[in-house]
Amino acid sequence: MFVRNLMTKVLAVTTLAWTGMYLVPEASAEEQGSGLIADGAGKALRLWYDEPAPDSDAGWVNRSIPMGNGYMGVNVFGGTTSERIQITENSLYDWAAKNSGFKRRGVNNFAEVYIDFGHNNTSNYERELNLNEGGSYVKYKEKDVEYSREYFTSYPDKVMAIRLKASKAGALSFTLRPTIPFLGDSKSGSVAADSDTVTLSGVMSYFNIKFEGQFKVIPTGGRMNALSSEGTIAVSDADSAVILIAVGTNYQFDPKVFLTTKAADKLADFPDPHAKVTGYLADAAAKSYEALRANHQADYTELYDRVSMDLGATAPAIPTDELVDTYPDGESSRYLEELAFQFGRYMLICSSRAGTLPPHLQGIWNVYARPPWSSQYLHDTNVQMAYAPAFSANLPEMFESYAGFFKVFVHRQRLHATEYIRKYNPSQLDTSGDNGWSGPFWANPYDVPGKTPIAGFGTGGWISQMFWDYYDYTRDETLLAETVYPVMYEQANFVSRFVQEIDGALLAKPSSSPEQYLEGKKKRETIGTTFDQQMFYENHHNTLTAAKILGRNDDRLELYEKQLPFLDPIHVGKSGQIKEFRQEQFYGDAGSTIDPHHRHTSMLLGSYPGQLINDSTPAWLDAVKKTLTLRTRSSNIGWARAERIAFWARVHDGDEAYLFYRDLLEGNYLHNLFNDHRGGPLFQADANYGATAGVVELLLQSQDYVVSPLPALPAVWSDGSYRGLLTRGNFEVSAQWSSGQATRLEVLSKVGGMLELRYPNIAKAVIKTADGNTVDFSAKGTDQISVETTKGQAYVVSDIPAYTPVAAPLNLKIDKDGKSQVELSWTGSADAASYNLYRAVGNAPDYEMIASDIAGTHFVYKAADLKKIGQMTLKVIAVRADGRESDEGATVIRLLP
Ligand code: FUC
Repeated sequence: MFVRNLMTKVLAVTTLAWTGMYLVPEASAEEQGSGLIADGAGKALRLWYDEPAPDSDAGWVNRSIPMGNGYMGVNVFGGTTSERIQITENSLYDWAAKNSGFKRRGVNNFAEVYIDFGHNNTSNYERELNLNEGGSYVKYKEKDVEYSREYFTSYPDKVMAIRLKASKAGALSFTLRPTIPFLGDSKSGSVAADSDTVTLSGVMSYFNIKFEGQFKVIPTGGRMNALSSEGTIAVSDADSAVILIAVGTNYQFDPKVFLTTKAADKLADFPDPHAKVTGYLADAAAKSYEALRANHQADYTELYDRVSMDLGATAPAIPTDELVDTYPDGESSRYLEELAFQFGRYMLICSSRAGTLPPHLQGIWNVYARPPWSSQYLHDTNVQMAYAPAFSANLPEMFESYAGFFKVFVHRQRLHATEYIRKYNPSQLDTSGDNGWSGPFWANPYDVPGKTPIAGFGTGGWISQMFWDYYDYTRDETLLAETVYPVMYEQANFVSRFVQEIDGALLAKPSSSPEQYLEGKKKRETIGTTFDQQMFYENHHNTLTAAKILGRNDDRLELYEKQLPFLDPIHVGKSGQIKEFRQEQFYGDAGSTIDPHHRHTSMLLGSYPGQLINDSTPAWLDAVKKTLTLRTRSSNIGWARAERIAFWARVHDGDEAYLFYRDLLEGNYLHNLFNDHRGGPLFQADANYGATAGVVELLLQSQDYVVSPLPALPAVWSDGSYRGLLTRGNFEVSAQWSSGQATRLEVLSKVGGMLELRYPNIAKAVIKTADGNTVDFSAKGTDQISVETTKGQAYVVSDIPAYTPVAAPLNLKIDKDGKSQVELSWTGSADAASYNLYRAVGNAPDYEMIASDIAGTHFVYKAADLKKIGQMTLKVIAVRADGRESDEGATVIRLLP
């Protein structure tokens, strides 16, 4: 990473894992002056507690420490009488013929592993999850002996490793006792111990899943005794010990899993997991503990260290449970805000690795037999939210796990697509079955059923958007050609056949807006919801862009091009809102059971994560803002709060966005920072990932291919820095700011190409390469520059002249509307030398200027077409003496009187 190369010396922040102390060497004047944006090792961040997590479901959800390597999720309790380690493997899935209700079967708790110590009189207890290391620790004293444990889950070596130590030789004794939870009607199995290994194996009956876990004990000193019948290994009087854990099932990424209809046959020919799990364990055991640890650290830190963020917080002296309980409390609030941001990245690294199943509603952590909503992959927000930070928070490879899963289940979706075209638009059916793939609602590792009216087919475009982003943030053309383009093209194929010509547009029929009811519980479906139309539009558009990049041309592409303008994605309603439903006039009036404060805000997806609504469509941005205001802050749902951070950031209101982050941390985050969906507590991982993505949107945006650092900085984050966030076009951006103003920006061009960079007064700043050479750039006004970049080169912006925003006018009102003239007045801005007036007619994305240099706060607007225009948005903006316009303005909707 270039910033590290730039640095003369790293300002080291060292965590002493065993003492919980931080050593922060003072920076010398020279170092401070070197202009480095953040320390290379990343800010020291940890979750820590002064007692174990209670041994209960409540303790699991609220206090246990989550870890994972894609192959397994692990929750560590840190007990001293008995340690409990709960293991989740995402393919161990249960189902039942009758499966209704919210708590159905789903991912099943794989193993409960106990390590019995019998230490009942402990002191100086501490446990932590160290985010910088991706490791967790327990230490305490019992009878003058200091005991310590270290845990990590390794992706490269596919195991969990635990090292146990005692400060006195021969003082370590314990019994390892893995167990299979929820044995009963659908799960059978047994645990046996032999020599140094306990093996746990069995069958989950519904999908006939064979599972196996192996637990190997490697003591130093002392004695070891396996009790075969009890499935335990007792270690006595050892100096230290290592425990290695590997798990697996006979699940495989194979289209057959989704194409075989009989549940019990889906995995029929796949090999028993015994050989695989034995191999994982043997390979790991052949390495020293130190080598395994070094492998894990290298893998983990390469990902985690790409990004750091510093809001000026110092490590609080209170444990993390108190930190959460006392939030927001001023200074340590910043620490929790930094911690939660990196925790989302940590969770993604734990739960989404290439070759393993993607994270579901609970990520890769589940203690139950009946997890909420069957721990499914829900495609009307939850899955997409899991991947929201993958791209912008610089972890794009994490998407491989979804891409691998999709590649397999799409075979079934193609059959569904044919079925739906036959049903809904038979004239467009390709009888040979080339109808693309249709957007699914829910999926699990074994099944992806067809449509439900809960969400429209826009889920497909939303999935495609993730694939597009995967390319757009990496700009890897091989990836585009092989992985991304086929997904988008085939989705466009389905859409191109599904849409019907209605009222001069090409509309989805049937169509739903996720989770909304129109008229009572039975009526969800309608025609052409904004959700579907926007997602269709985005995918058609991106497919055409991708085709151009790859030089593809064919009849279907020509069709997509013709269809694009008719996909009609945005309607501005009479309240100035982005309509959710076509039949909507004023906000929320499309049906008697519409929830105007609904957690889903799917009509705004074109603004986030989509790109359709952006800074070059200011009238639509204003409509987004209006919609968000009308949606209010009343939903207490975790992921909805996370999503609103991003929505508000995209309309450049950092302070409002911040309130949602605060609400989330205050109202939803549990003591271990798991997101509590809506009380219960009910853990759902989506908001953990989504909050991280939302925070990035406050700090960096690029939806219109203009790299915009600090586009929505909350006032409370007046000073800070970040390093290594990613933008479209694959620019890695770092920023440093003070009193709300950027003092330094650094952009690493990872693949070359034109860099458009926006920040107030940037055209008047000093722009150099990292090695101090002058950079040629062209300016677009004062706030945007273009630089033709060289791959691998870093560009540094400094000496940015301070920017003072222009206060906006307020309360624009129509005092009199006389058909051919409209009398307007507004509350003036103290900064205004004059005002400019704009209008956006109907659904127009941009404003046109209708008057400038207006002296007072009153204006009579006369225009010949006023009597014909059904609806328009009028907007007034203040202009300062130096010619700068206010960023915000006041708007009013004019309807035909
Ligand atoms: C969707 C959301 C709910 C919840 C559920 C698991 O249905 O609307 O809020 O997240 O998924």
